[in-house]
Amino acid sequence: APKADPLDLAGIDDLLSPEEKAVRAAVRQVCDSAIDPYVADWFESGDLPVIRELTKELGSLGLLGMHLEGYGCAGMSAVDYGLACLELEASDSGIRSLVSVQGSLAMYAIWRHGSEEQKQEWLPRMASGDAIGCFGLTEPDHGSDPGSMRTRARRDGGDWVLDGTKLWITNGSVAEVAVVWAQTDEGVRGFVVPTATPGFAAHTIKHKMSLRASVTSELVLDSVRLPESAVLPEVRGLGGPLSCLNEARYGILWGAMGAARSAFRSALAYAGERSQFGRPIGGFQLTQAKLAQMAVELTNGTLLALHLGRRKDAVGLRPEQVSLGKLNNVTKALEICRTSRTILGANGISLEYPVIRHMNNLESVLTYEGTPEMHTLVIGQALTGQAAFR
Ligand code: TGC
Ligand code: FAD
Repeated sequence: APKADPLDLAGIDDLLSPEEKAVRAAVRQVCDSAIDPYVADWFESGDLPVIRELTKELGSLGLLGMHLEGYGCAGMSAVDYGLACLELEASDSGIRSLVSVQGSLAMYAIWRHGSEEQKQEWLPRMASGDAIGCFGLTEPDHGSDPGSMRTRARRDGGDWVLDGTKLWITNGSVAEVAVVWAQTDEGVRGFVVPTATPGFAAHTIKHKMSLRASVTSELVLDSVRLPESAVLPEVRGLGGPLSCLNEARYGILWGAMGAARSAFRSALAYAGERSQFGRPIGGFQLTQAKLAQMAVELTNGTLLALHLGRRKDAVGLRPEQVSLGKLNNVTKALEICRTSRTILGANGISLEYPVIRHMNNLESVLTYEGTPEMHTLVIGQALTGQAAFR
């Protein structure tokens, strides 16, 4: 049998078509040239200064809303989209977040639930990266339980008026458009809010120790008046935002394996180069046990991602299947990063290596898009028929 790539010991690559490998290579190329040389600096400065240029570059490659059909979107498969997320997150979770929020949350909400007019107005500009979108569901007092949200939209004549606060919103202060979910007399509804609308304000959140190469914001809606045409017409209830979360969580379950691969690659190289007690640390059984365990989890998580991707393309996914992937892959990716960090010793805490950056980023990825506890309860409900959320 041929010798395997240490980063793909099981030979999962053989399960990909030449076209899928080409998509992956194209994404890797842009990551190598436009992201990897700079991302540690962005992380260190806690900023993404090139967000507009980068978003346009990602758009020109067809990576924004890449799994959506029409309106300037690339119409690629779920597996293609997953492979792109993996490569982007191998560079940095913050960059994959930019793409997730744009394509799977903001664009998907409009694509799936929007009017023809909303789609024509926003999707082509968002696909090209000329307009950045954000997705406001979480509030200061309602994270895991978005159904209790306090942001409210009331009808006033022919208009809607929105009041409330959203917190932890990726891309909030750089977005041209915000998809905002609000409580109404008809249940939760979604609104397409141009961020230049009077009464809308966004403030960047500082002092994050995670996802630093990503803009995270508070949105304040103070009597934001919108025409009737701003409401997403096709959906009422919490199922609206949750349908978008399924899409983003799917991308994350692939992406996390990218962060893990990057950390593992660093640890494997370091184990070969670093000597203590007169031999490479990779020669010690304790180091080998760590490397072997990481290779097993990287293989398992990547196989699970590919399986869920093939299934999504063939028949679609149930929410609990997405939860299974998000829970397992992000948890295991974080473990891989932490173990890799130990192999690098003191260098493991330095931004000279990507490991602690990925590790810290994954703390956000673990919490956003449903905490491990929420996904455990979703799986528990699917297994038992009993909802244990409240
Ligand atoms: P529950 O009563 O179970 O459901 C309410 C309605 O929604 C339907 N539903 C779903 N529909 C589509 N997809 C899903 N995954 C769905 N889950 C439930 C359900 O059938 C019901 O429909 P109907 O017609 O009967 O009304 O709702 P609940 O209030 O008990 O909550 C369930 C729970 C806890 C699982 C849910 O609220 C949840 O997932 N909480 C976590 C919140 C979360 O993940 N927030 C993420 C915010 S966005 C973000 O983090 C972006 S990060 C940036 C990046 O991605 O990079
Ligand atoms: P809480 O819900 O307060 O949870 C705190 C703890 O209590 C968690 O461990 C949780 O699992 C546990 N817990 C809660 N309920 C239960 C229960 N029933 N049983 C057991 N344990 C429970 N949101 C958006 O809408 N849009 C975005 O773009 C976005 N981007 C984000 C970017 C970053 C960097 C971060 C960190 C978050 C972002 N979020 C975004 C918010 C994210 O989705 C929420 O942080 C997440 O849903 C958890 O909500 P919370 O932080 O309020 O925690």
